[in-house]
Amino acid sequence: MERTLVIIKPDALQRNLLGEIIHRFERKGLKLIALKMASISDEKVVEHYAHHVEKPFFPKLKSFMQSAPVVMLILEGLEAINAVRLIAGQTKSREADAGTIRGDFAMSMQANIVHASDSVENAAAEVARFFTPEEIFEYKKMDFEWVYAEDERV
Ligand code: FUP
Repeated sequence: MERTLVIIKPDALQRNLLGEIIHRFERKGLKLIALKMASISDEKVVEHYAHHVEKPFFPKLKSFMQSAPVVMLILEGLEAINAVRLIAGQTKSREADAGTIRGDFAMSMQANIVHASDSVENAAAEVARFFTPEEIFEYKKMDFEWVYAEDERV
């Protein structure tokens, strides 16, 4: 099973969308294995958006990500990285498909409600960046055998 990091961004917190967003991941059948609220440090924003640091929009993106706390979750599931990206929708929210989080709740490129890891390598790095091993929980979930067919339960 894969693990993926979701950051529920300051705009979602300000717009009272936390419960709605977590609800969508829960209903999908993804397993919540870590959850916390935090302010993102200068160092961690730079690390997290290292691929954008030189871009003209980076200073505004950084101050947006630090404008209020964020809520971070780790979700586990079969091919969870892709499944969560599909639920999040396209980065540019006003072009995101209806039914996705961004498609349903946002209009902006910057204020696009959630971050979701985009590859196995990035998911591992992002989980380690924001969570200690003690903050990640292993437990048996009672719906597992109903969410997955027998040959999918790996
Ligand atoms: P995503 O993988 O969907 O998070 O998208 P990117 O890594 O391309 O972008 C990361 C964040 O940078 C986006 F959530 C929003 C922000 N961004 C801008 O504000 N302006 C841009 O032109 C591109 C990205």
